[in-house]
Amino acid sequence: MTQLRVVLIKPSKYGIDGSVERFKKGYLPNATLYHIASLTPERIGNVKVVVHIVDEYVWTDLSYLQWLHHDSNVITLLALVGVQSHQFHRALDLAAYARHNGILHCIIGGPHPMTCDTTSLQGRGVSFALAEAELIWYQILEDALAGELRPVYGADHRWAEQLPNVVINPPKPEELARYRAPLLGLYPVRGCPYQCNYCSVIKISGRQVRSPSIESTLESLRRAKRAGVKLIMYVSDNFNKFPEVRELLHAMIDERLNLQFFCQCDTQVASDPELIELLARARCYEMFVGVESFNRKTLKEAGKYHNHPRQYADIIQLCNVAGIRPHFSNIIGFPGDDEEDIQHHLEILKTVHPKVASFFILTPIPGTEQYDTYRKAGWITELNLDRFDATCLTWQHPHLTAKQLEDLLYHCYVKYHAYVLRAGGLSDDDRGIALFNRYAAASRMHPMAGGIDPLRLDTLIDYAALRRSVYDIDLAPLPDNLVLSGYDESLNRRVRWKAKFPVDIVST
Ligand code: B12
Ligand code: SF4
Repeated sequence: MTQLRVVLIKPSKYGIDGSVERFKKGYLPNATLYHIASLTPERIGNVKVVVHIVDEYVWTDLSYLQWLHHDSNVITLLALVGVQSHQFHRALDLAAYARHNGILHCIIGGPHPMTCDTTSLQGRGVSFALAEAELIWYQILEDALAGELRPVYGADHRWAEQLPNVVINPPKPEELARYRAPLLGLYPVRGCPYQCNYCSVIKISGRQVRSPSIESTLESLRRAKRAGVKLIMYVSDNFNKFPEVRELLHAMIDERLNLQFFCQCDTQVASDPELIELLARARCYEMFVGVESFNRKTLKEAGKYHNHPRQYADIIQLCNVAGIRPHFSNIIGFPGDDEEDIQHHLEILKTVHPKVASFFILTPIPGTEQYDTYRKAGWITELNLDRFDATCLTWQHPHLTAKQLEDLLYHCYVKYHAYVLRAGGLSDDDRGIALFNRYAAASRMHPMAGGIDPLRLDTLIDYAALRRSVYDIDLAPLPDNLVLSGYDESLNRRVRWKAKFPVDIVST
């Protein structure tokens, strides 16, 4: 046997009508695919390793399924990567399809299996990765070559204490062409010191802020530039909490990399005007900020103590002056919200006036503290994981029905971006984004769903029998949260942020 064929698939999800969600043009390339491809060696011993990369959201035909059929000339490993809760069924089905067609090595990794108990689905020929790829990927590759995967990898050690200096190989031009813009997602820092109870980032990446070297990120940027990438998305959650952020930005400026980038910051960036100015000089074009609510009581109940609504307008002003497009992310449907509160939120948002706004329905995402609380209280009404994508109501809301909340979600998008367009003062790009948000939401498609121009190729019905035969289920049971190992708990306890960021997390 001379070749190991590694098929990396970012699975899509099943839509309300059962079809696999696909788009003719994608929103942005998936960072996990290129990250894991870059962790894969070209050879293991004298065996050549060939990697195929598939983002199901933008694959406009089913030709990639050919790689999920037995081929006696190669050993195939199918890895479903970056699997979120709403993509879990699709990942299970692709693995079942591959097993059925003679592929012996299939593994599912990413947010869902890292944070949720998958015990009832284990031992059926499909393996689960419960840890960061940096810790277990090489072992998985070696085991595939040796002939057998273990049922589970990484059970006692979710996070790498020190991240290796991985350099990311960018997408090929034909891959970039599947998306609206030639963009690459990079993860120069991970982990978040906060403890918002609805968020799974702290379960996936931990509370300890960790990063590879600045030089490895710079080398990823250089390679991206050479490959024709024009935009970078730093997918890290709180870029402003990255202790070396200034070093990275200065290096980007000094090297004249001239790559525009998008980043996510927490609201405390409001107190750091100098960082916002530096971000702009390094060519940051958009800053995404999770403001979530204007109601301080709601924020405190969500564990988001560090958000102070009185600071929101400062962020907009600082970004506007610096020439960075401010993008506010909002959650609607907190337990205390009724329709009037959501309309009121929209009105305040207009006065603050970020150039872009995203809206999500509060979703107790499996693996989070909030999910555990709601589940124990018996509030979760939705039994299908496909619906846990922040566009549907999945629990018994005290004041709003599913229909009301879903109507309000699209109403907020349409009304807000119509307002932004009317208010004017927009660049061509700002205008394009506002038009897209308004148009997508008016067609009742969430603008963050993954792309534009939906396409229908296959549906759940094509896979239901396989799911039943491999896993003996129609729907995966709602999982318990996966408990952290003692080792991971100890890593969490070592959070360094208090020393570096002297902000009282329980201040009002
Ligand atoms: C970028 C991002 C997006 C982008 C995605 C763009 C794209 N094309 O990829 C956009 C903005 C579109 C987006 C949208 C949504 N997202 Co999002 N997103 C993220 C974010 C910030 C980063 C993900 C990322 O790229 N990470 C970088 C890669 C390298 O890391 P990774 O995927 O975690 O992979 C590592 C490990 O998980 C593991 N691993 C992963 N796969 C595998 C496979 C194997 C075999 C192995 C061994 C290991 C392994 O190893 C990797 C390296 O360490 C995360 C937050 C976070 N920090 O995780 C949320 C996150 C993934 N999103 C989330 C959610 C809920 C959504 C939305 C549903 C709604 C929302 N609130 O935003 C939509 C759904 C869109 C859709 N169609 O799926 C949740 C998922 C929770 C869950 N358990 O399902 C997260 C965790 C955020 C949160 N607040 O909880 N998102
Ligand atoms: S600040 Fe953001 S990443 Fe951190 S816990 Fe809260 S929502 Fe999650």
